[in-house]
Amino acid sequence: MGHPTRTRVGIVGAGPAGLLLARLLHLTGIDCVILERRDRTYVERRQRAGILEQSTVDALRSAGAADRLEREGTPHDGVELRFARRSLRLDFPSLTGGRRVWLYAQTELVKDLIALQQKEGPPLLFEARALAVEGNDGDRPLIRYAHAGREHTLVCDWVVGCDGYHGVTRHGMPEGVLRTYERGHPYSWFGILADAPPAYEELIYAHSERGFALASMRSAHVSRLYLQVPNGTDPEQWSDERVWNELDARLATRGGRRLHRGPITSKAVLPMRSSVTEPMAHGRIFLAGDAAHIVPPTGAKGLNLAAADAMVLGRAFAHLGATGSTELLDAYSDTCLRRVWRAEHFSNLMTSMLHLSPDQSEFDTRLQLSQLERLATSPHAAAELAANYAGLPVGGDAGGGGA
Ligand code: RFL
Ligand code: PHB
Repeated sequence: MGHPTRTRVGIVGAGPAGLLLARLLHLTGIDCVILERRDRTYVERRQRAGILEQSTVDALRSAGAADRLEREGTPHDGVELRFARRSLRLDFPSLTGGRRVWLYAQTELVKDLIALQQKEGPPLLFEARALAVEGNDGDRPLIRYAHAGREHTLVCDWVVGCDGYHGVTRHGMPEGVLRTYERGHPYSWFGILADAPPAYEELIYAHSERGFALASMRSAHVSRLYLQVPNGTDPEQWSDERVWNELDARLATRGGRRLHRGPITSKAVLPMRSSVTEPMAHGRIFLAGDAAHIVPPTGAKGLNLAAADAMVLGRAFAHLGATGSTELLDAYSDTCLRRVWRAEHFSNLMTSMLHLSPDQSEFDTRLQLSQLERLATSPHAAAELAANYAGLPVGGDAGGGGA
């Protein structure tokens, strides 16, 4: 492919936000170009999320990108919470009026969107690193990028930064225009992939006196598991046996089954962050996905927020194309931020309910157990958690949090 120099919408980043937005624009006939700094293999192999909300699945379906998801993805009607060696199952359809989530790895979703893009367009340049987004106060913003050892310029009508937390788009905004609200967390997640059949059918979120653990999966033969660990933990210090023993100890219930063990094929430590940048737009430049907000992974919301931003923006550009009105583009930031703050609140609540902080007192632990006990005894409390986890329709009352 030659080097594109002019487009309607310039998209920085081919993660879920950039890829889905490009697909939606392509379907409405809006010209766009995606620039991605990594190569295709790297983007397709990056291990990340696993849970899709119904509204994310619906969006992929309407974008013609859900064929494999519907064949190979698995609907999940609930999750299990473990605490005090007990087990509590939350049943989403009965608690939310019919909503459920889907297990389908982000890697697979990204592969599906890239395969469609390669077949039908729009143009996507791998190993094309955006160096700067300039002209953000005028009506012709441009992206300077490096590709194949040379620098190029892409002149756009609009730019969308889908370039993640460390991306250049947000960092290039003029001083004083944006404000970022942030919170660090005093622990990280140690994530593993193992060639071992999951010993459970649904996800298990466990509170224990040894710290949090999460049992998830990628297929009938591959388990995905996480342990809370101190920040700065070196995964090489953890032998496979130590990992399995710790997972078993944290996930244990009275008379419960142990995990199936198998070769661990990947080990990584992931620090956690909560962050929101407001507004999510300035002039003709928009931020979407992790470029605008980060949630701790305990609520399984990051990928779903990225997809929701892409949907809102896709509709706003379609509206512009059909009517010439920027009304929906102007409302983009406010529309998204309601959902974003709801997800931040929920993700922080799940995190603080289930993790042990380094200065945790016995009093703090009692409060966590009381909150978990409340979920077991109050249908209202359980319904509130289920509604947030299963997610709300995009375009619905994103701020309300109701089912
Ligand atoms: P991404 O996926 O980070 O994509 C950004 C892309 O931008 C590229 N890029 C650039 N390209 C060109 N020029 C530059 N200067 C560039 N700078 C960056 C990058 O190479 C990259 O390809 O952001 P996006 O699209 O906003 O998607 C966000 C999601 O990836 C993220 O929120 C989720 O993975 C978070 N997350 C989860 N979310 C869920 O909804 N459910 C989950 O179960 C869930 N589990 C997780 C997670 C994130 C995790 N990690 C690793 C942080 C589990 C984990 C372990
Ligand atoms: C995953 O399967 O990777 C996963 C699932 C749920 C989470 C986080 C990660 O909350």
